[in-house]
Amino acid sequence: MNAGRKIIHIDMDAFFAAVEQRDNPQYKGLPLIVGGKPDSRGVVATCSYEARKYGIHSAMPSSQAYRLCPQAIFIKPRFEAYKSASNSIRQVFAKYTDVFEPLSLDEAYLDVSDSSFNQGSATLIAKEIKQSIFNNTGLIASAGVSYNKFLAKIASDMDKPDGFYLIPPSQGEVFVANLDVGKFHGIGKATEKKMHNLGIKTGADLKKQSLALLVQVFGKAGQYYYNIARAIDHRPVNNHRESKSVGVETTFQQDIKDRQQILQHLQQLLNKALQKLQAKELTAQALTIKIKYADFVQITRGRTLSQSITLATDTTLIFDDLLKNTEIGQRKVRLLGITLSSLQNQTQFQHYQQMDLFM
Ligand code: TTP
Ligand code: MG
Repeated sequence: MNAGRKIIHIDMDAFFAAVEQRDNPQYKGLPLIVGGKPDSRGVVATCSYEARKYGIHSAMPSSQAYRLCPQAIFIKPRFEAYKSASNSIRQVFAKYTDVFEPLSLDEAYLDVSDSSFNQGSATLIAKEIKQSIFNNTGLIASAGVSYNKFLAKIASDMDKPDGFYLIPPSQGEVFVANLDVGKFHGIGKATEKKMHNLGIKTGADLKKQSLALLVQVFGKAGQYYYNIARAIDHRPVNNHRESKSVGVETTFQQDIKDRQQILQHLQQLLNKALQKLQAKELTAQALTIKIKYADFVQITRGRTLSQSITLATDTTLIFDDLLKNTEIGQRKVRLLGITLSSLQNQTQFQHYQQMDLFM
């Protein structure tokens, strides 16, 4: 089991806005909004803490932000600068552990269970990481420390900005019991509403529900909710280096030749690979197929797409293209495989999609 894990969640404060204030000191201490201009249909990507006092937050229409604070400074995002700051932050993580999982440009989980830094004290390691991030980038991070991902993530939000918060094993369950379900990571607005309709407002309310009911109402996620109500979360921190690609393949009992049949198998394999990705909260932008003919001669064909591949992607043209210079339909095949690569974290992907709104 995962007893005694030490997980740190790091999340940068007002990330894009902080980079802008660092690079343009004249904006320091002022309400600063990074995102769409007030007269555009764009949205706020983020804003400085000075702007948050006016009720402005991420994803709010810029026009509304302007009404709340007309004197705010609005600037367009500079993704290159954020990417570069993000790289520096990841270099700091890498000094402390091999096991860290970025969730977006400004956020990551670290598993420091086996770290020998600071006699293995996760608290001291987290504080040192904050300091080291500041020394290297001039930016401020908040840190949460606990014994699983769910709690560490909540903890990093508890004391923002420049936060540090520890949830020790003895306090995990009490902590969750008192928390509003809307604050739970993985419970979005729609689920929150559903829960409220069932009278579930806090972690304690959630804990009273049976697993059967939660699964009946929320499907597969029911088990996750059941566990987190008990502060149980066994999800490992996925080492970024391990998740370069996801592959599935199948060897047929009898070799097949029919093109249509082969296309069906490819689609099934793709669906399986996508489900695997989903479980890791990842998306993919590159697709490779592997074909082993009956005589064991093997070929691969790959393609990178302009958008992430999902279950909704129309694969007809993609597969047609990939099979173009092959002997599919003419030669017997004994094995087919699909590999998805160019992986991105889903959260990061969603952020980028939102950014597109004002690009
Ligand atoms: P967050 O960590 O959610 O927000 P933040 O770092 O700006 O502020 P804090 O953590 O202190 O509350 O997101 C990180 C960056 O991702 C943020 O600076 C801008 C971008 N982002 C968007 O573009 N759209 C969004 O809806 C959100 C939430 C973030
Ligand atoms: Mg942040």
